[in-house]
Amino acid sequence: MNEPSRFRPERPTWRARLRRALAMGVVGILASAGVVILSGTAEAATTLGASAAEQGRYFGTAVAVNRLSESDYTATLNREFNSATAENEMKWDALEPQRGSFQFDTADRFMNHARGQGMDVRGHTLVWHSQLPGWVNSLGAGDLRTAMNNHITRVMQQYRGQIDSWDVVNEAFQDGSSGARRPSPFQNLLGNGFIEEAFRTARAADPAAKLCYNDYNTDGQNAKSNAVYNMVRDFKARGVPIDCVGFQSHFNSQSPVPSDYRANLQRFADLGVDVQITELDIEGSGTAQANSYRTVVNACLQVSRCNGITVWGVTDKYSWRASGTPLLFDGNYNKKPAYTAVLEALGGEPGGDPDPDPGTGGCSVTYDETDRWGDRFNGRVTVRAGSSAISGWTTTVTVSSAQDISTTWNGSPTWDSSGNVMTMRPNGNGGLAAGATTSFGFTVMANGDWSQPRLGGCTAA
Ligand code: 9MR
Repeated sequence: MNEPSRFRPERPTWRARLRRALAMGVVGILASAGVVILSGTAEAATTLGASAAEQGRYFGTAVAVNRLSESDYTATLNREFNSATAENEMKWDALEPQRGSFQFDTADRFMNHARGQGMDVRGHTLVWHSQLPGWVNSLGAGDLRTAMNNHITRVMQQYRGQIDSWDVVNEAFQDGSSGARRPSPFQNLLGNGFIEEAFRTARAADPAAKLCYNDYNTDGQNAKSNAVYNMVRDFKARGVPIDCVGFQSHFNSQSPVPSDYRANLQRFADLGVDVQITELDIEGSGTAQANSYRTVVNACLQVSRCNGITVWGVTDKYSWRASGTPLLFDGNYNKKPAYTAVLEALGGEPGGDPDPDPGTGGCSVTYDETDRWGDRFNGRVTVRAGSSAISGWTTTVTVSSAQDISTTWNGSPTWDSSGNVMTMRPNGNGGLAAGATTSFGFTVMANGDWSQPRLGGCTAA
C-alpha cells in the first residue's frame, strides 16, 4: 500500500481540506504542529489504472473494438484503464480465417487505440481449442504443426515489440479431477509437446513479449491448477521459455473466489514466473460483489509477482455474461460499489469529491444502494447542508424507463409526466444545521434494468 493511505482521515471533507492544504504548501505548518505527513503523493490516484500504477501494477480491461464508437464506453475505457486485451479480435478465427490469409485490420484498430492511449496490451490468444477456424480441424499432424508455428510467428511479428504479455496457449487442461490435457486438434495430433513447441516458437517471434499460459478454474489449488503448476515447474527446470501464468478468475456463486486464491498465486510466483489476473469478473451486486473484488485485488497486492489485473469488460451490459452483472461499471457507466472497493484496495480515492462541500447556503446529495432482492433494490439519498444552515431542500432522482419507483420514505415526492423523474422535498420541516445531514429512501422495481438512479443537484431553500 502506498504510504498516504495510512494517514487517511475518516471524513471526505477532511480529506478534501487536507488536499487543499497540501496544495497550498501548508505541509511545514502541519509538520511543525506535530502532524506527520508520510512520504508519497498528496493527491491519491482517482482511477483504477493510476492507482494500480502507484502499486507497480497495471489495471486493464477486455475491449470490444465494435464498442469504441460509443462515447461513454471509450471515455470510461480511456479514463480508468492502463492496459487492454482484445476480447475476441486477436483470436485465431479473427486473424487467420483462411490458411495463410491474415486479417489484421480490426486487431490493428484495437492496437492503435490502446497504444494511442498509452496502455499496455495483453495479447490474447495464440493457441486455443476454441474460436479456431474450420480449416485447422481438417489438417494432418505435419500440416498442423506448420500451421501452428506459422500462426504464432506471423501474429507475433505483426505486433512485435508492442505487446506486454501474450497468452501463448490458452485453456489446454481439462476441468475436474483428472489433471489431463484437454482434447483439441493440437493435443490430439501433436501430443503434450505442442505447448512447449508453441512457447519456443513464440520466444523466437517476439523476444520482448512476456509469454503466458492462461486458464480458468485454476484460481485455487485443485487437480487442474496442480497439473498446470507441474507443467510450469517442468518448463522452468528445462529452460522452456515461459514468463507468466494467467488466472482468468471468472467467479460466481457456484465458483466463488477460492479461500486459497492468494496462496495459489504465490506458489506459481515462487516458480519464478509473473502471475496475472487476466479475465476477472464476479457475478453479483452490491456489498457482496464489492467484497469479492476487494479480496481479489488484495490477494494480487500481497503477491509481489502479481503484476496486473484485467477485468473482462468495461460495462455490465456488454459482458459475455451480462445477466450476472459481473463488472465494475453498470450499463450506464456508473461506478458500482465493486468499483469503489477495487479503487480503495489499490490505494486510490473516488474521483472528484464524493461528498462535495456545498459552501455557504448550499446543500449536496449522495446516493448509495442499501438493499437488493431478485426483482428490486432500495436506494438512499443523503442530503447535506453546506457551511451554513438551510431551511429546506429539493433534489431529483431519475430512473430508467424500464424501472419504477414503487415506494418512498422520509420525503415528499412529485413526478414528471414520464414517471421516471422524481422530485423530492422534505416531509414537513426541512431545516438542516450547517453540515448536518438527512436522508430519504425509495424502492426501485428493476424490471430487468439494474442501472443506478441518477441524481440531480441539490437546491437549498
Ligand atoms: O468474452 C468472449 C466472448 O465475447 C466470446 O463469445 C467467447 C467465445 O469463446 O470468448 C469470450 O472470452 C473468453 C476468453 O477468450 C477465454 N476465456 C473465457 C472467456 C469467456 O468465455
